[in-house]
Amino acid sequence: MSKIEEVKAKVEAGKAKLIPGLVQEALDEGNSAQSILQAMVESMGIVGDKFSAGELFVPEMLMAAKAMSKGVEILKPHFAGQSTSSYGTCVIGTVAGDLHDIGKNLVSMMIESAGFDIVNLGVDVSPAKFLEAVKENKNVTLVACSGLLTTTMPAMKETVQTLKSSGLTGFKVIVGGAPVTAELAASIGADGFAPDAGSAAVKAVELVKG
Ligand code: B1M
Repeated sequence: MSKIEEVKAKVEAGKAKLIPGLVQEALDEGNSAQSILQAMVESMGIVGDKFSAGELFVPEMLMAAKAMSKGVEILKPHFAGQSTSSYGTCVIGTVAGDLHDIGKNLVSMMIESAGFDIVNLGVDVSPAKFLEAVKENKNVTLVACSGLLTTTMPAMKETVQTLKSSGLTGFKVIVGGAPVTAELAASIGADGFAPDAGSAAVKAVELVKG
């Protein structure tokens, strides 16, 4: 089994303690950070499929998520600081009612490496909290909302509408997450949508540059 395959298997099995060492060994073997990340994302896909099939349950999903987060911590320096531009501050969070944060944290990492300062509000963020963060932080040029549950799409809509009807200006809103499509993003009034973390960073710069 290659190191990457081992990382993939151990993330799926939720072996959080083993992951930092394995990810480091995979890097040392010459595997790119991108390919290791991709392997871990695939593990989460498998975990999701097994959850849907009733083959594993919430605790196992949580352990896999913890394992992946440990791996992302090791990879983070390999994605950081690729840009010398400054595009202002991005306020990012997972919308109200939603506790999924791995995708949001990957998006945050990529947007930061594209040249934004990040204010990460975490998970289960109410529309009012997003708005407060725009008011309280300097030079907010972007608000990024993540959502993984179909049941929290109304919260995403409410967040976008709260921001857009606030009278505040100078920032764009980007949305994303597995159930979000370009059509949904447009229909709720977001300025932009991206399907994954890499394209979120590209879209973020595009939106802010105007
Ligand atoms: Co949950 N969960 N979960 N879960 N979970 C999903 C999302 C699900 C698809 C699993 C399934 O049924 N197959 C399903 C949602 C079904 C639906 O709504 N259609 C689901 C469910 C049902 C639930 C619960 C309701 C289960 C229950 O309690 N019965 C519950 C809800 C809790 C809540 O939020 N209120 C729940 C709980 C959990 C855990 C807490 C156990 C854990 C999350 C832990 C954590 O995040 N710290 C968890 C996990 C791990 C998953 C799966 C297995 C993996 C999610 C993940 O991290 N993926 C997931 C199944 C799956 O995704 N296939 C599942 C890897 C990550 C890199 O991908 O987050 O999609 P993702 O992010 C991508 C893109 O979506 C995009 O870029 C990212 C990277 O490229 N993206 C953006 C994300 N945000 C973006 C923002 C952008 C742009 C792009 O712009 C701003």
